[in-house]
Amino acid sequence: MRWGGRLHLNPKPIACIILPTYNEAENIASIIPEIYEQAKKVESHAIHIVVVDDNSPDGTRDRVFEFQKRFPNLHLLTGVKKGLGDAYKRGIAFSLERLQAELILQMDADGQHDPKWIPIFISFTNRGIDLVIGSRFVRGSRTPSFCGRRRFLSILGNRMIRFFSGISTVQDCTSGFRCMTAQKLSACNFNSLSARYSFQTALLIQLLQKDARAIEVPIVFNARRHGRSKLTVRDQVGFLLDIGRMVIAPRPIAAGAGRYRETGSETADKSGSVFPETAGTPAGSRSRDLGGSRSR
Ligand SMILES: Nc1nc2c(ncn2[C@@H]2O[C@H](COP(=O)(O)OP(=O)(O)OP(=O)(O)O)[C@@H](O)[C@H]2O)c(=O)[nH]1
Ligand SMILES: [Mg+2]
Repeated sequence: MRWGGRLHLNPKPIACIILPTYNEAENIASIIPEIYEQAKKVESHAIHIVVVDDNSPDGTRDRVFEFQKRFPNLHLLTGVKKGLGDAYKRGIAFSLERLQAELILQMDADGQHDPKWIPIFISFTNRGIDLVIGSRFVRGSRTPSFCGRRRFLSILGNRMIRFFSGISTVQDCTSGFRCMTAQKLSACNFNSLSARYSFQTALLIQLLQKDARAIEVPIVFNARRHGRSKLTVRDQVGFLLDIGRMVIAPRPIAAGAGRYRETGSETADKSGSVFPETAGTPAGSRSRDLGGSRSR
């Protein structure tokens, strides 16, 4: 592994966006400037980006080197490809230990996650939320890029996770678009987390076990802009095996899925879910509060 980039002293706390990349040269050409454009709307934090590139043969890292001349808060970690979870572990370790980040955001580099949500996610953490999940499966979300099979697999996978792990309140347990506080992340045991795709789910379970106050915000999960998905059939089988391990392993004690209650501005939908209104949230979008008890 190699540390890249420069660290600048900044009086503002740091919010670090981790972008795992494998052959995303074309995508990061647009996503990095778009993130820094959104960063201008964030007053509370200095935005840093940490690209974790696993020696992509398409020259992704050369694009990052070029951008580093323009953006001083852009960092690059390179390493051997061992899976998405492993890349995230390295990115989070760097952000927490080296940058002393206060917030960590996870985001795909392929354009499926719209950077316009970054200021909104951060605004939620400024109001006491520990974990903001960009969700594909709550009211108001859309997944236009999903074919029937992918949608079916995602919904089935999420149902299995909810059933076996007891996270009954979270609809999108596999989302790769999140914002988390360093405080809650530091309490997690990363050694026990998978190096593969199930890392996202395993981390979510740990955060909720640490009583993270969480909300799901409905997003539109776009089609990837360029290139191919890295999610292979092997990854999907591995993911199911990891869920199977959760069944065999001792079940987590009923982890509180957040106890956040927005005061003064709550509305409830027909199903009784609470949607705190958010200043700066795009028209028509609402967040789903995960407060309340968790069943097992
Ligand atoms: N560093 C690193 N990045 C990876 C690895 N696998 C995937 N990624 C990146 O992780 C992000 C998510 O991967 P995708 O292939 O888009 O997977 P996905 O979004 O879950 O699935 P799709 O909806 O099919 O695109 C992308 O930015 C990938 O380039 C890996 O092993 N190492
Ligand atoms: Mg993707």
